[in-house]
Amino acid sequence: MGGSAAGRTSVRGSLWRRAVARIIPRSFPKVDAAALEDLEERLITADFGVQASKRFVEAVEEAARGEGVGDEEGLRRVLAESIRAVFQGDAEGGLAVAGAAPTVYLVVGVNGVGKTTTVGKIAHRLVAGGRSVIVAAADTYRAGATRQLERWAERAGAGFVRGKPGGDPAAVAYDALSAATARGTDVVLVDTAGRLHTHGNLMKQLAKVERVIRQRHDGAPHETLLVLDATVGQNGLVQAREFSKFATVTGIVLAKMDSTARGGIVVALREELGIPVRLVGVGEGVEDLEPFDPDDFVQAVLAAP
Ligand SMILES: Nc1nc2c(ncn2[C@@H]2O[C@H](COP(=O)(O)OP(=O)(O)OP(=O)(O)O)[C@@H](O)[C@H]2O)c(=O)[nH]1
Ligand SMILES: [Mg+2]
Repeated sequence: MGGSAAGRTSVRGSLWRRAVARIIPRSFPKVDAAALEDLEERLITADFGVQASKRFVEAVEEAARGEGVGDEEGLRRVLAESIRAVFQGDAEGGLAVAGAAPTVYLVVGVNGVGKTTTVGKIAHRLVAGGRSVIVAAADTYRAGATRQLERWAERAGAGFVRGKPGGDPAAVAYDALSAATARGTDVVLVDTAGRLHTHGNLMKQLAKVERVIRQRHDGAPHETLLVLDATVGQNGLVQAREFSKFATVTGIVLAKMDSTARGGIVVALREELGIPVRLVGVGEGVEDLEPFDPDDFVQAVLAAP
């Protein structure tokens, strides 16, 4: 994505501070068993996940026992380094781009998480950056879904491909790729219907959409983005695990981060599933989408409450 103005950093910073507020106590206490237990509980409550929380607390404990890291600042640094290390080696910057156009992004997730809104926001960002975009309405089920996406496409100045009501979503994706190839379009965004990860037939249908895209264009989809609602906490892990069985999820969009105080889920997703959070939804507006920046996140965790 890129192109986010430096002026927005403080907005993002304060957003994360709210999302991981009060993890570190006002004054880091004496590092005894009770304090460590308290820290672990705070991390788990903020959705960092049990596995990562335990590891971070162990690192703090070890550093406290070792020489030279007995003060509060040192302990904060150890915690920061432990959290930052989770994201080490993740690709920085934008989403993957195809060697030969079109680049294809497939957007998936359970009902109502923010898929269509995210597609609209991405389309807007890409068009504003000078890219030509086609948005494909592969949600042929819900009445109004096509119209909703078409409005986003119009606002963004993107092309639009629809299917027949109740038609095959894979066919819509196929048609969109054909249109993009014919017109020399840079990017195709495929919006899909919300589906419960427990619904076998719908999950198989999703696998088919991805397969048809793969067969139609070499290397596509270049990203399969799973949209999660940040407010559902640990259930996001369950959704990510199940969707990964049917699609090659390359990244996560954490929508509705503006509505939660439990931002630690970005750590749990990366630590337990190895899937990076790529984008964060911070509101309902067209501009309310940010790249995930691990440094902003760590800074917010360490910020005084
Ligand atoms: N506050 C907030 N609301 C969001 C965000 N993203 C989406 N929404 C809202 O969430 C609701 C559902 O968004 P949609 O984009 O329609 O969700 P969807 O996943 O496409 O839904 P289905 O297609 O029905 O599965 C809408 O009211 C959006 O405005 C976000 O980042 N923050
Ligand atoms: Mg939708």
